[in-house]
Amino acid sequence: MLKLYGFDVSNYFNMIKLALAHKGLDYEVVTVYPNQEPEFLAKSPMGKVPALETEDGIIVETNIILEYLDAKYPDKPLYPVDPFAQARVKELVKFMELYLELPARRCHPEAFFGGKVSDETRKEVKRALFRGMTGLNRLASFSPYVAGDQFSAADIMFLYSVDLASGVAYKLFNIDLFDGSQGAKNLMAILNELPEVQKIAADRKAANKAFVEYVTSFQK
Ligand SMILES: N[C@@H](CCC(=O)N[C@@H](CS)C(=O)NCC(=O)O)C(=O)O
Repeated sequence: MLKLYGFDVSNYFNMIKLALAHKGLDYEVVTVYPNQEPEFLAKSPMGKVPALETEDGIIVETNIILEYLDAKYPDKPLYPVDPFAQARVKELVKFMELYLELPARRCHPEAFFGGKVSDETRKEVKRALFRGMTGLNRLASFSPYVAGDQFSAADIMFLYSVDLASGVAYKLFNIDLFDGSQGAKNLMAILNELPEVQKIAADRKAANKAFVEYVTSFQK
């Protein structure tokens, strides 16, 4: 059986959970926080989560896991078969990770864990998020899904990545990242209504206290 390593508060982990739920695949969760212990590094070379253990070996990097799952279990696809349409979905996934997820992540310590980031970082991230969202609005279709009328991997990245980026923008800069993008707002509402997304959100809520305690134990 597939084994998914990670923890329920991780947005990347939840992307894989949603893909597995969408496809109706059984899997076992091995709850683990990112760490640098040799045993875990043997599974995940950077000590990050998620990692997916398959019958053939372990795979890391969320977008690659999503692509693997889709190739191995093609029912309920996450990527179109047509090469150009498929490239468009991959482009959107990469775009959101590079230009929204990663800049926002630099401010997670202040937005979510009671830490502080430098004024320089705040300035850079604010500009990056604005540019990233403006770019996404140019690239995405939001009709109603990110890449068109079919749910895809781009919606999974959007749900768990752009949502966090918008949390950072709101908490640190008092900006509504979705301002002027009714399509993005509508899609976030549609995705949050899905029963599998609600289940993942409930798991996340239940796991949050333990995770915050774990993170703050490093800040003392
Ligand atoms: N590029 C990785 C990023 C995964 C990632 O950053 N996961 C976070 C948890 S949400 C993590 O493990 N952070 C620990 C670290 O960066 O050392 C992927 O796509 O899976």
